Parts: sequence; C-alpha cells; structure tokens
Amino acid sequence: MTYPGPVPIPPPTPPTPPAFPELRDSDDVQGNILAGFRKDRQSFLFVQLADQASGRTWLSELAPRLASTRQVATFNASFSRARRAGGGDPEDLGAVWVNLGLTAQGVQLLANTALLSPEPGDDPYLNGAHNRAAITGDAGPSAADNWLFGRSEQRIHAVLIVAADRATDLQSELARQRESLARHGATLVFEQAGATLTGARRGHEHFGFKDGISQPGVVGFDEEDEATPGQVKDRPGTDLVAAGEFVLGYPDQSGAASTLEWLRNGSFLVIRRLVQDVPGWWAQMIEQASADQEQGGLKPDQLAAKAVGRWRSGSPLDKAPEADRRSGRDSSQDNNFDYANDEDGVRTPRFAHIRKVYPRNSPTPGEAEAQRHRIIRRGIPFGLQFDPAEGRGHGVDGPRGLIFAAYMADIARGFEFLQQRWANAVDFPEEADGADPVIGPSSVATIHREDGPVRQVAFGQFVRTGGALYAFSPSISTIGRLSRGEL
Ligand code: N7H
Repeated sequence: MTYPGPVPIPPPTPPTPPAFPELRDSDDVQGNILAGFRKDRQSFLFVQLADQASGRTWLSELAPRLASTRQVATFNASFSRARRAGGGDPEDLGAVWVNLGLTAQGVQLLANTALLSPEPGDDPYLNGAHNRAAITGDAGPSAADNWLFGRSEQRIHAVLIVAADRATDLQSELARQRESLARHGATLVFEQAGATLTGARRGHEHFGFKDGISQPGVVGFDEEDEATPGQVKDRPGTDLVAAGEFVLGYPDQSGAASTLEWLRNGSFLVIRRLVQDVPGWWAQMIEQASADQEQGGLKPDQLAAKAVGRWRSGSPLDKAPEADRRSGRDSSQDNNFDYANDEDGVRTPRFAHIRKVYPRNSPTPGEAEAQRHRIIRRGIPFGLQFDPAEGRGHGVDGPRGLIFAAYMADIARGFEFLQQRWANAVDFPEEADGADPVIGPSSVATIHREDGPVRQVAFGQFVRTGGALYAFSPSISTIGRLSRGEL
C-alpha cells in the first residue's frame, strides 16, 4: 500500500475587494477626509462623554449634522468655479461643516460588545498618542504630561472638527454643539481654535511658508489625467494613490483591504498641536547663515528654503535652487517635480522637510515605498501671526503654531513612520544627512554642493508638541449603528 502523503491544502482565497463606488459621491465617508473642509476657521472640540446611554443619544443628534464627502466635494467644486469666474472668494457662498472622530476609549464606551482588541499591543490607536511618545520623540518640552489635550489622565472619547467660512456661522455652530454636549452630560475637555493667517500670509504657515500645495491624489476620488496616467487631472505632479491608503475597506497600494465591516469607509485621524517658535526659527537661520559665510555663503532665506524644500512662495527648490524665481503668480507647476536627477540633494537637500516626509522617487527608499507612507493633511494654523508691532499677542507673548490634522488608513505606517523613521532620523535617507529641520530634533545636517566640499549646518528644534490625539473618523453609517446600539 502506498502512503498517500500530505493532502495539499488549497491556498486561502484572498478577500474579494469591496465594490468600488465613486468615492466622490460617497454619502458614507465623512467630509474632510477626501474632500477637505478648506475653511478659514476651524475649531477642534475634545469631548468626554458621560456614559453609554447619553453618549448614544448625543451621537444620534449629531449624526444628521455630519458632512459627507459628496456634500463637501460638491461645495468645493462650486466654490472653485465661482472663484475662477469672479477672481476672488465668492462672498455669498458659505458652509458649515462638522467631522467626528472617536478615540479607542470612545468606541469602547459606545459599542455593545468589544469591537477592539482588549490588548493594545503596539497598536497606536488602542494605546493612544500619549503612550506613543517614545516612538514620536515627544520628550522634554514636548512631553505628554504638558499637553493641553491628550494627556494620560484626560478621558477623551470624541473630537469634533467644526469648520466655517464666516466667523458668525462658526460661533453659532460651536454654541449649538456645546449646548448639545451639555444637555447630554458631556464635558468639553479642551477647545482648540484654528484660523488661516490673513493678508499677505494667507495660505502660509507661521514660519512664512506657503502650505497646502502637495496632497496625494486618491483613486476613485480624483480624476486621472489622460495624458499622464497615474497623475491627477489639472494638478501636474500629483500622483494617484490607492484609496485603501486613506479609507478603510478599499485596496491599498499592496492590494490588501481591511475586511472589518465597522471600519469600512472610515479613516484614522491624527491631531497634534505643534507650537512654533517663529523668532527662534529665523534667528537660527540668520546665525547659521552668517557662520556659513566663511564657507562660501548662504543667505538666511536660502538656508530656510533648504530646511523646507520650498521657498516661502511655495516654489520648489527643485525648480529654483538658488533664488525664488517663480514667474508671476503662476503656481500651477509648484508640485510638478521629483528628485530623480538630484540624488545627492544638491537642489533639494535630502534633509529638507518636504523630501523627508515624501521622498517621491528618491532612490532611498524608492517610489513604491514612498507611496506606502502617504497621509492627507488637513491642518490649520492657530494663534496670532508673529508681528510684534501689531500689539498684544502678536509677539513672543502669544502661542502660535499648526494644528496638524491628518487622515490615513494606518497610523503606524502613516504619521508615526514619517515622524520616527524619516523626520527624526539623522541617517535617513543616507548616513549623516540630518534630521528634518522643521519637525525633527536638533541635529547637524549635511548640505551637498555641485562642486566643492559638503557643508555642515546645525539646526535646532523650534517646533514642540503641545497636545496630541489619535482618533478614528468612522463612516456615517457606522456612527448611526453606534448611536442605535447596533454594534
Ligand atoms: Fe509639513 N513648514 O512650514 O515647513 N509642510 N509641516 N508636516 N508636510 C509641508 O507641499 C510644516 C508636519 C508633511 O507632498 C510644507 O503642501 C510645519 C508633520 C507632508 O511634497 C510646508 C509643520 C508632518 C508634506 C510644511 C509641519 C508633515 C508637508 C510645504 C509643523 C508629518 C507634503 C507645502 C509646525 C509627520 C510633502 C506643501 C510633499 C508639506 C511645514 C508638520 C508632513 C511649508 C511648519 C508633523 C507629507
């Protein structure tokens, strides 16, 4: 008798990717994830709920007010059309949007049965941002004990992002939300206001640099450019990335998709209050530039542009390495570049903020790897702009910075990886390149030149963490089910 041998085990059938509707029309994915709120005023409300029953009634009252992707995308399209036609922001078009995020504590409180693993392991969401300080490098003045929100003893279940075009609309919506929270016995643990800067600094962050230029394109949300497949139409240089990198339940860049039903159409949200020392940042540029004169000379403005990877106008160093030469006001090509012919970082240093956090096609780590660590940024500045002559609060007496808010499908692979493995790492992408001079720790960075020896520049740390929270922005249907006790 012959022995039959082991019976072959059929390979597991891969999960069938979920149906892929046009995400632009989604009534289920909350607004702000794929379609940004893009409002000049936004407030973040950090909420502690009283108990399960009152939390659910609060949620059922809130649910109809939450913005969907379809609503925000439709509004943004009409706003852009009106702007192009009228040459400025249309005064008569305004909206008020609300987005909800729940912390792991919040989901535990609201759900019927345990949706989350009882062991946090090394899951960032289950642990909470304060328990991840060793990963993100939040020590000393950035230590979690000093945070305004997200400290270990605070119990935050939910975060609301309320956004409006007009100050009066924002104030009435905030009043309504506070009243509803109070009526359901909830506590407002912290309220953080944000507003875009004004005048010539509109669209710029506090150090003075234009922000909001580069975002990933999302398959199923952004239209592909026929002439340059893989890129977004009318946004030259913007690569299309799989939706599953940002929204759960869709295939990501590796083809994998989360199969947990309640997570589908949701996205993880990282919020950080990043306090910026504006005079300190510029003083170091002036000091370092004058020290550099002996070596051939860089002006403070040039050094600061090297730290960021763009000029203050937003024009990328890759296109204008020596001076900000962008012609006129045409910003359409500001994202149309890569690092293919700049391996050593002669034009855009390898430590530059935008190259650290999105190395595009740099050989290290390579384009495929770079696309596995993308995030959608929805931050907004807070505090008054630095201008001591303007009076109280405009000098060193007032705090200012960026409310960094970003959506992603995986916090460990998204925000934490960018911060820990790339921005904070002196040896990424190559040995002794230096840490990210915007969000990394103090370090000595290496500037490469076309001909001539490399230069060393010592950058300090002028951004500190003053609050942080990890949340999950569930789909609108999951929020409904949580509110009805069906999950
Ligand atoms: Fe950064 N800055 O003013 O220097 N950022 N950032 N950021 N950032 C960007 O390209 C800034 C922070 C990213 O696609 C620009 O749209 C400041 C954190 C990513 O090429 C400027 C702070 C993380 C990009 C700044 C801060 C990131 C980006 C250029 C904190 C994630 C897109 C504008 C106070 C860990 C890169 C633009 C790309 C761009 C600044 C924080 C990530 C000017 C001041 C914490 C992915």
